[in-house]
Amino acid sequence: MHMKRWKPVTAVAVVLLSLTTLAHAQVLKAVQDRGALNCGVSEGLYGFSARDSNGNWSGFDVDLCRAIAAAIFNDVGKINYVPLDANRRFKALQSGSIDVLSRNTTWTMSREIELGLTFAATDYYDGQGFLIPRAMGKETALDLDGVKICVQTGTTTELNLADYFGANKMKYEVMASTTLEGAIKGYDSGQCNVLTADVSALFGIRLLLSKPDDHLILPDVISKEPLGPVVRQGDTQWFNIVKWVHFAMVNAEELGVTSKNIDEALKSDKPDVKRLVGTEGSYGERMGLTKDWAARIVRLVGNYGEVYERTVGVGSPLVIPRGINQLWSKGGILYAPPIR
Ligand SMILES: N[C@@H](CCC(=O)N[C@@H](CS)C(=O)NCC(=O)O)C(=O)O
Repeated sequence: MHMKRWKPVTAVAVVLLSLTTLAHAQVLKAVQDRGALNCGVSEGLYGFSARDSNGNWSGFDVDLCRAIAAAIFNDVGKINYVPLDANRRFKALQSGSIDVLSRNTTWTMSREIELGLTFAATDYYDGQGFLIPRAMGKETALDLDGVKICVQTGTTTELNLADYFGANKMKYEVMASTTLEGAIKGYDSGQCNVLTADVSALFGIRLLLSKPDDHLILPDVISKEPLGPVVRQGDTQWFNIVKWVHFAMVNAEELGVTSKNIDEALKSDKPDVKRLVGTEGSYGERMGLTKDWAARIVRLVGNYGEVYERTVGVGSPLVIPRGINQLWSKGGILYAPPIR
């Protein structure tokens, strides 16, 4: 029988393509070989990533790490949390010491085109705000002319602050700190009279002050801060895993699949639900995971709404309203592409 022989140039192309695919699909394998996900989180941001006295991490950003670990290992304990301040976060990701950064990080153009990184999704739509002592008697950010403001360095917050005060021709003095702890201490001890950060962060920070009720968050939101998980460029498989872990949680909420009814969902005959929980199709396997990847996430961590309410919403001390972080079908802007 005459065998079709590959021309040398085709063979080289095939080998190169396979090598490239391998080189581009290293993170999942590295995580599986290591037996744990290295997840970069903040050093401690109440509601998002905070450690209790027993060393257990919890929060909205931590739950994304847990969801990824659930999808890969069916075990939310297989995570090494790497606390990172604003200045160190991107270097940690670039150097490979973390697999994913899940740390109230704003998606901006320069962070993608200059740092070799890519945002997998926006999992929290935020904006920048101001925390002030009630006694100051100010009602809007436009009344803040001449104030002294505490801010953390290495953040978009620092940059927006300059834009906003510049555009409104207002004077201000900055007390910049490399850590959040430093910024909070500066504010709580009166070294500055305003603290600026993402509004979600301000909700958590206020609870840590000596007298939370004496402080208010001004209604003005001066920027867009789409926060989400970040990965290195070049590994599409890993990028897809992180992105679809988030989308699976949003789709689960939209379909009414929760950690409480996941067993019923596994018996559902609704096509959308079947594709989500893996009783139809092989979406998980195609990403290098298992059929039940999303069912694992919902069972062990919850859908998006469950995570939101437990960590920062009405089930938490922060009580942040869902606002635009509500499903598109309920008036918000969360819209996940379908699993199909
Ligand atoms: N979303 C902004 C700000 C993020 C940020 O680092 N905010 C500070 C102030 S709330 C923070 O989370 N600090 C915690 C830490 O450094 O661990 C960004 O990506 O630049």
